[in-house]
Amino acid sequence: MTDSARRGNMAASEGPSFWLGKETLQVPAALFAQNRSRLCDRLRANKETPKKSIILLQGGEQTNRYCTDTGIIFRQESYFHWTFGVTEADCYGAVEVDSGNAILFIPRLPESYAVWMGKIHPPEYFKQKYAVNEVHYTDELSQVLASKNPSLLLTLRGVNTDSGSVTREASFEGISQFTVNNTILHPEIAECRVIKTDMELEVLRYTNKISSEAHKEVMKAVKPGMKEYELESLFQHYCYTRGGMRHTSYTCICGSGHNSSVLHYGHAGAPNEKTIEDGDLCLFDMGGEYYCYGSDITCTFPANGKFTPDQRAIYEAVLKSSRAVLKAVKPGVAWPDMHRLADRVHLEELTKIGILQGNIEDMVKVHLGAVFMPHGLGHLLGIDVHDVGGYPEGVERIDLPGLRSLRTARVLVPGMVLTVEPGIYFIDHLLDQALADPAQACFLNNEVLARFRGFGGVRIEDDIAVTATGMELLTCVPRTTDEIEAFMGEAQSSSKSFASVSSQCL
Ligand SMILES: [Mn+2]
Repeated sequence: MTDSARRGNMAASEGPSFWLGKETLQVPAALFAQNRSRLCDRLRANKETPKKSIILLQGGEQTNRYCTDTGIIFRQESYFHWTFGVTEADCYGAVEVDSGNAILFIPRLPESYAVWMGKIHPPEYFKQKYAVNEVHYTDELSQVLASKNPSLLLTLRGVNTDSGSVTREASFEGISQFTVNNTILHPEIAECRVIKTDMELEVLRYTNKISSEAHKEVMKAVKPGMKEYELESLFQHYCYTRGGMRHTSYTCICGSGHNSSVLHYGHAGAPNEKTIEDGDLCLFDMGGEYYCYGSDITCTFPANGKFTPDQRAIYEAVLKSSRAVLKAVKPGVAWPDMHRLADRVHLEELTKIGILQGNIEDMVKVHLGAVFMPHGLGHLLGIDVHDVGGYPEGVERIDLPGLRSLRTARVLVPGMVLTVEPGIYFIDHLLDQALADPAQACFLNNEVLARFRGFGGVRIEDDIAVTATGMELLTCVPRTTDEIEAFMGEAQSSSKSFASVSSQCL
């Protein structure tokens, strides 16, 4: 089937959409129209919003490497993407709250653009492409907005509760002639982003599908002797070539052996550069991003395809907590309780293994779970991998070990998308700290524990959508130890893996 035929056949293809052809997902521009309409509904219901208010957002700006003229691949600012779905840099966007009228402002490009960057499209092109009501140039902002005679410009100012950073509020020459409010918009739009629409869920299903497949390709290809970055590269290649995903949602974490306990391994100071050894566990946390919608998946598996008894025991302990949480998730459940549930299962299982000894209730009282899982159980996921809205007004961070790392403490409602990512890690710093604290040390069997020094860690991370009665699992990868061993065994005896096909092409 040709691309255009496929496009014509898709049910969602009425009207403009984002599409990269072939098997990639077609995302209707209607997704953003619905987002805007939901936002306007919320704002109109807010007593603080007067009639004739206009939302004004500033899109992301094109940047270069330091002082050079080398451009950095542009990725749209997340609030702007949620509202307009515009992929180009240096735009502004406005929405009239009463009518929902959407106005896009595009930069007036210099003639040289046509020489170096390609055709300069007229405003009408963008009006069609993004299905907005009006398109003007950014140098007309002041004049166009003034012609609407707004009572209030609603700009975006608020703190991202994960980073602590403040959003960049829209500003332009001439803004001083308007009455501006920068407090109403942020909590309302963040709240809209927390609850995904069906169209958004469809995109997140797609990012999960492609990223799950990419993880499976990595599991098929991995062999002792490879560098961690080779698997990072394979994941990215699969996501891009099959899924049209130019970006990942975050820096790939490809820890093997002791690196699997370094929670955010893979950064520039530790760039997935270790050689994978026979006997290593691999903890690979990677997610592809399509049209700014993300995914966040972790697979842990033995590099040689066979779990050792200790690896199997720790893996199955984590799998048990993961499945307990997936079973318990439903609307009305408080997320910190899911974290506590995972901790409790870990403590029970670590006791069975012999690393811990004593009464589980007493271990819970001294927060022993956080020694093995210092991070939160999971977080909201969407356009940002740590998606916004985790701590709205009235939801407080719980200042206790482990729980304080949670990126949300909310009660679950349908339409939320979250990661479930329990883990057990053997981090020397935390183990030594626990051993030095008599309240915790009494539960640790140091002889057994010694065997697990340098073990690394296990994390199992799936993405879920909360439904009316429970949850929908978006991630689809081999999960039990038997499934993993069978999958990796089969892959190594078959020549049909994507990796081997690719290398044959070279
Ligand atoms: Mn995550």
